[in-house]
Amino acid sequence: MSLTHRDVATVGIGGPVGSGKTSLVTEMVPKLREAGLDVGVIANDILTQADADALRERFEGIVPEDLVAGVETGACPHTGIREDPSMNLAQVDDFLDAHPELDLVLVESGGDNLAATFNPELADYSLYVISVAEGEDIPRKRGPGVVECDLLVINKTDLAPHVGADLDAMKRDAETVRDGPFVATNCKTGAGVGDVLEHVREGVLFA
Ligand SMILES: Nc1nc2c(ncn2[C@@H]2O[C@H](COP(=O)(O)OP(=O)(O)OP(=O)(O)O)[C@@H](O)[C@H]2O)c(=O)[nH]1
Ligand SMILES: [Mg+2]
Repeated sequence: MSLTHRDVATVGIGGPVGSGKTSLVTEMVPKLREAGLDVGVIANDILTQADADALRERFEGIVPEDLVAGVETGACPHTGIREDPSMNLAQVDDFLDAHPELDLVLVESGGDNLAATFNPELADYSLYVISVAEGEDIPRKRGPGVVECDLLVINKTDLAPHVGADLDAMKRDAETVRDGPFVATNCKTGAGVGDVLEHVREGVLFA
C-alpha cells in the first residue's frame, strides 16, 4: 500500500456502537509506543468529546495530550469519515504541524450500522470492529464495513459462551464474505491485539 497523500500513516477504526473500538485503541497505543512509534489518536463522536476525553486520560504520560483529539461529526458518523473527511484531515494536519515526527494516526469512527467505510483519503488502512455480543450472524449480513475493511476484528470473544454465540461460525462466515483477513480479540485481556498490530504494521508502517 502506498502512502502518497500525506506524511503520516493513518488507520481507521470503524464498527457498531459499543463493539470495542475505543477499547481496541486503548490496547493498541501502549504497544505502539513500546515499539518506539509516535502515535496520535482522533476519536469521532456524534455529539461529544467523551471518547477523546477518556483516551487522553488513559494515555497520560505515554501520549502528549495535544495528540489526542475529538471530532464531533453530528448526526451521521459516515459523513465525517467517508463523504466529507475534511474535519478529520484538518486534525491530522494540526497533529503534524505540532509533531512532524508522528509515525501513525489512529482515527476512531463514531459507532455505525455495519455500513461505514473510510474514505481512502483519510485512512490508509481500515479496521472494522464487531462484537460477538451483537449476534453471531453479523458477518453473515455482509455489511460494507465488515466486507470492505482491510482487517475485520471480532471482539469480545470472552462473551461468546454467555450470549450463545458460536465463535467458530462467525469465523467461518467472516472467511466466506471477505477476501481479507480477520482477527478475534478480547480487549479486556489484550488477547489478539498483537495480531491486529502485525496486520497494521504490514498494511501501513512497513509498506
Ligand atoms: N467483555 C468484554 N467487554 C469488552 C471488550 N471490549 C470492550 N468491552 C466493553 O464494551 C463496552 C464498549 O466498549 P467501547 O470500547 O467503549 O466501544 P466503542 O465501540 O468504542 O463504543 P462507541 O464509541 O460508543 O461506539 C465497554 O464497557 C468495554 O469495557 C471485550 O473484549 N470483552
Ligand atoms: Mg468509542
